[in-house]
Amino acid sequence: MELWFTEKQTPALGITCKVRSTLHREQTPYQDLAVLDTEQFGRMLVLDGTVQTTEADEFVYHEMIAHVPLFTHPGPERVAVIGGGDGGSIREILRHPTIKVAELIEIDRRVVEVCQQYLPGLSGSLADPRVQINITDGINHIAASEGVYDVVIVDSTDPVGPAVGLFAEEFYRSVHRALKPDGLLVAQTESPFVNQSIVSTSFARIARVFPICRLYMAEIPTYPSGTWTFTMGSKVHDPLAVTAERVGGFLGKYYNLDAHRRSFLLPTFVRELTELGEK
Ligand code: AG3
Repeated sequence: MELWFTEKQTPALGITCKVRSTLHREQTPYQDLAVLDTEQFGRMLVLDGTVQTTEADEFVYHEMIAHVPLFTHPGPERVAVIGGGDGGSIREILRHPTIKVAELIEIDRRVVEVCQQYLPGLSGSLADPRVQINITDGINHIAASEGVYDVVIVDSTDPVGPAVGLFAEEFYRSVHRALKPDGLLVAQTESPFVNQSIVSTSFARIARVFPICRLYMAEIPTYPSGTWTFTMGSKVHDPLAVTAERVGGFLGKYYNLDAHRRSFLLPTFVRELTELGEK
């Protein structure tokens, strides 16, 4: 018998993948957690029926959510990831030699534990001595921190359930307080095709809090529409000013200096989302 998994990405659109086997499935105190082995994309982490990451395309998301902010900053030492329990963002952060502490602030312990078991290519990074794992609510943790981080990365699920607060202006304000005087924030901000109001609203909110606010894009085939946005809020450093000297020939599988620069070159309909303001 053939087994197929479908994520209903919108009420009228889905992605369907052939499943070799279900490696894990449980209900945690926070969400339905599954790891599937898919034929097309390899192992796939699914939370509440939505694809979080897959072995085949995770490099795009994790390299772009980590290296764009970390190369924008001249010498990041302390970085926090909110969410991101799979460890993929932490893995990329640790490739920066200036890093002293990479803090993972994940609300659901079981995401970390299950990814440690089934997604070692991502979670292996969590064993590094520079990593601090904090199983707690990122909103409270950030609200209780002042002037400590160079970079905060919001590696969240879609804005439903516990993640709603991670897209609120109040949260962006407390990230601003938690950052050092030249710190910066990056958040994953969904699809410009199917989540337009999330894209425009997140941008408007981050732009009200940070003097520099810029949206960038990357192709992630397993996410709704395959085109994804990230939004950076920065106190001082401008991602458009990144230099070849700073990047120093660093090559990810996706990230490089050209990929960094071109991710900020927006087609008209996406640029318009950044000009819309909060609806
Ligand atoms: N977090 C962003 C996932 C959003 C995908 N949405 C969806 N499939 N409906 C990914 C976490 C990876 N570290």
